[in-house]
Amino acid sequence: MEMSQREHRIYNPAVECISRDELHQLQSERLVATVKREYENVPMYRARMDAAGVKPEDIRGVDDLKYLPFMEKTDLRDYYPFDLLASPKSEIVRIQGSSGTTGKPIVSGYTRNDIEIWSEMMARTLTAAGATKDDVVQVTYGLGLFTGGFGAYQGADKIGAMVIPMSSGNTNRQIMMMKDLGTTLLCCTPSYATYLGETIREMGIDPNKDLKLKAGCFGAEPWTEEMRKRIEELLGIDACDIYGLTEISGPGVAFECLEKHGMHINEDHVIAEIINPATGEQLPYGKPGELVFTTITKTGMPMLRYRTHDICTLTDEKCECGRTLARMGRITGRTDDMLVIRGVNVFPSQIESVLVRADGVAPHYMLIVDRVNSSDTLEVQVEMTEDMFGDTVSHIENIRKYITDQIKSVVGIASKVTLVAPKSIPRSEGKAKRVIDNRNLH
Ligand code: DLL
Repeated sequence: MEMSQREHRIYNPAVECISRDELHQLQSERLVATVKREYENVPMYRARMDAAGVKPEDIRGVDDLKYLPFMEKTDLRDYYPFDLLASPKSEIVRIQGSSGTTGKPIVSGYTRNDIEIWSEMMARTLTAAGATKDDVVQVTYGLGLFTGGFGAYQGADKIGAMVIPMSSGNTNRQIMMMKDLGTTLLCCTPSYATYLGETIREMGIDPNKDLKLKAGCFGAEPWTEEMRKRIEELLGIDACDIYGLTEISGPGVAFECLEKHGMHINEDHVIAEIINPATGEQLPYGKPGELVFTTITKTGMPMLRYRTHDICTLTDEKCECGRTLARMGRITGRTDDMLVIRGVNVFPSQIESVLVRADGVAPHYMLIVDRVNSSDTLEVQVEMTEDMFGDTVSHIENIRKYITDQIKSVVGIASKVTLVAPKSIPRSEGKAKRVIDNRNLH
């Protein structure tokens, strides 16, 4: 079937198909209110605006956004856990989080209204992939502090679909439930979708005959058009990309419709900008740069000009689906060293912090990331000290085990730690190369 002949379902057409002029007006009004709220309630941001010589009255609409100072992930760490709240703590009904750079998670607080907004963003997301109340939605993103599971659950619940809150892991059980309950829509990371697809095929299950799957909303990590094709073939479905981050609600900030031509941004709730990461200057649609978000309806922890460090392009070209919401292209890279491994944000500095505290190893290390059987793997190679090198095998094994456990507890994912001989990791003359990413995602 020709893509453009598809039936496009739209959850909230009044907003998703709004005229660009009306949207601009709506965004401007909401931005003015958010800036005022942030200035009055968040001392850190007030100080930052004062330092930049900007008063809330100077921000009269979207075109004045460029005068506001940026926010960064480090702000969430420095003002952890509650100092960025713009509402009283008693109004906060939920905390979600993701791994941070120090072992402490980055946390975000939601008011009841924030949860409502996020649920609507996810309802739009699932509807764009074809979901209705007749669907059976299997949530295979982790249900916990991570926003993936709860986001998908809330969106499916809002539509009135039947939700199976599986959370991640236990592939055989996932497949059994998928078969027995007749799952039609799958929500998980693209790498896990591939793994599920491969396992299903290995088990001799023919998705087109034995399963009822028709679509999936896959995100939380970078993926490619090749991976999309593979997932679609393996599972016999439409695979849609979805984007989001903990700091800005979670999944559903942007979502693909069945045209599969970039992700529509929920622009009545967030304003997206693309900037030159080196200068901070705004770039026009079509130019690649760093994605920056401003939330304009969140009251718990609003974010003004939050630098995502994700690189992509934006377009406001008309989409065949009828939505007028601008679209973002695939994330093609990051401006910092954050890796996304099995959907978890990992900074090499987190691993370094473990290694410098461990006995018997030198802080010379290399992280090797790969994808084996559709699942990301992380190997940490670290040099032993000369003393350690001559030590007993059992002592060396104890140290290796200790480092492995520490990495698991700080970063949140399992890794393979390999202790290598002194001076065997190549030294570099310039900026140290600490990561070899063999996943070939770009
Ligand atoms: O990963 C939220 C999410 C859950 C999105 C489920 C989609 C589906 P965090 O753990 O805070 O939140 O990680 C956010 O993950 O800045 C990107 O670098 C990366 N990321 C998220 N979605 C995509 C995607 C969730 N579709 C960080 N493509 C972001 C590429 C993605 N990267």
